[in-house]
Amino acid sequence: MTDDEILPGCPTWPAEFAERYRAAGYWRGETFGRMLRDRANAHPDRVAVVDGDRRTTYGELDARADRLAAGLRGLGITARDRVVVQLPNIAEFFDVCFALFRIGAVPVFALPSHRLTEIGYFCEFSEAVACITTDVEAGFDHRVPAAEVARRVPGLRQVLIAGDPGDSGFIALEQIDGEPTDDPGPRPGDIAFLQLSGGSTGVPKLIPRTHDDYIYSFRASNDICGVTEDTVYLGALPIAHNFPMSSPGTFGVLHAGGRVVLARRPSPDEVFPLVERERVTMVAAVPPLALVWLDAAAGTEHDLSSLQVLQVGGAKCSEEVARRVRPVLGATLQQVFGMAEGLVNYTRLDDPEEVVLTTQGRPISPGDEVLVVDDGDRPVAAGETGHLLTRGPYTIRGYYKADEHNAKAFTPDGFYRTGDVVVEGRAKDQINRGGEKVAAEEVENHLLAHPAVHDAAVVSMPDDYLGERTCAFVVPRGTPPKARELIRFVRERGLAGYKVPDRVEFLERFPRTGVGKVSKRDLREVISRELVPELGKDAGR
Ligand code: OOB
Repeated sequence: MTDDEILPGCPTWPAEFAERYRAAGYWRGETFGRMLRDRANAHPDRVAVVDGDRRTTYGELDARADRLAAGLRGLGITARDRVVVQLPNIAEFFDVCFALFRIGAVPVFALPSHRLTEIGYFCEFSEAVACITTDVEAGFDHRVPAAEVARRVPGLRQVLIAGDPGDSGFIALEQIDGEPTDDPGPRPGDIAFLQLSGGSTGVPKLIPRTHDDYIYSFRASNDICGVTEDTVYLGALPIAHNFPMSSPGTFGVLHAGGRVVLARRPSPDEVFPLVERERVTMVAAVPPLALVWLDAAAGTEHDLSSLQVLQVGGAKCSEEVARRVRPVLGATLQQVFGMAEGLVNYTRLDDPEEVVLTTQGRPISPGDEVLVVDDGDRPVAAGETGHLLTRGPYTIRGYYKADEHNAKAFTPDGFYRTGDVVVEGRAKDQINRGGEKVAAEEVENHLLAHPAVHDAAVVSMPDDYLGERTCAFVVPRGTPPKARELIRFVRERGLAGYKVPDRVEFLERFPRTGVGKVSKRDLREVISRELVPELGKDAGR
């Protein structure tokens, strides 16, 4: 199949690789449409999705996806049409996904935190024919930017609202309905959707994932993570993000015939009662969220004993935090190091404790090729730090419509340059302080050990003399301690002088990315915006 037969602008695997991945049994010719139909046929009455009081069975989800697909076709949405989908953690998310998958239309998964700039960009760049969003979520009226986008993007023919369209003039998703037809639907090699890169610079790039490659990633994840039809998975992170979607996430759990429970917000007051009521067995968090749960779990009255696995990923989980998981929650920690572009690593549930606490795991697939290279793309010696490159049966060969960027982000032989610095099984986040490398997480661990520190993030600040110095941002627990006191505390723990933070700043909370990771990029911006001019002033005196 050539690129253009799939979706123009989507680089894909060379034929020899596709053949290899099929022969190895990774790609089995599955599609999302078929996957749901099979589950529904096997056990129509089992509950697939729980959203508040609404419980949707596999049979109902399958039937709704069919009718919604027919209704959307009636609005003129056809195979390969892009549709920007921005929904919170509500049951309609799955109705919409599976309806679009059945048509072969291509959802572009935006996050609830995206605003006019991002939604406008996704619609424009993907030449979307429709946008599906919600009414008011977390105090924000999504119909307002949607109206603006509809004005700006001429090709955008429809805006659909899950919930109340109000006086926006848009159509309520609820009203979309039609008689199911016998459409053959997309092929396994077709693009199923466009996912967003977690990209730390600029607007996210769009990641084309096929039915075959994506389904493989969560089917294999299910095996590693012990997901079965008995799994009750809580979607607490925004479910359009790759981590809670497919590692193994909601899609993995639906593939296994398990149950997905949705939390509208990830706060303990919403999550803990749900865990208790639904007997949740598995949940995924980014590190800052895991930290909030751990703090709240210590004093909770809710019964969290059903929890078997807490997955932490998306950013480095500090060892201090990792160590608290079993004693506080009674659950097994699983570290997850993944990326929407593909490669996902897991610590295994039966790995030795030290491996679980101190590594970010190993790849899903024997077909994953992983290289750690120096600046000249030469493999580094074992145990050395380097850049992580990867290629494999569920890692893309290029971003959507991004030829120029792809030439830099992928090697000539198709390895994705992840932009991550690693040393065998461990992600690195380093500050180069005049040639002395400071591992951010090491310093963060020491800071986290202080009773008055809730969270800590160490980032580089530009420095004329050393190139970079370290700035520790700290979210205090209650009254902030003195910066001096923290510095003394870290020093007394026997840390080398160059690792002691050059500066300590207190924040009430950290800036976050759409999925809730601490945004170190924004923290560095705080430095250049607010702290560096101040430093410059000092230096000039
Ligand atoms: C996940 O996906 P993205 O696309 O939002 O972000 C990917 C990037 C990675 O390249 C890496 O820089 C960072 O996030 N990351 C981690 C990490 N997991 C992700 N850095 C250190 N330790 C980890 N455990 O974030 C994502 C996708 C699927 C599963 C899990 C996470």
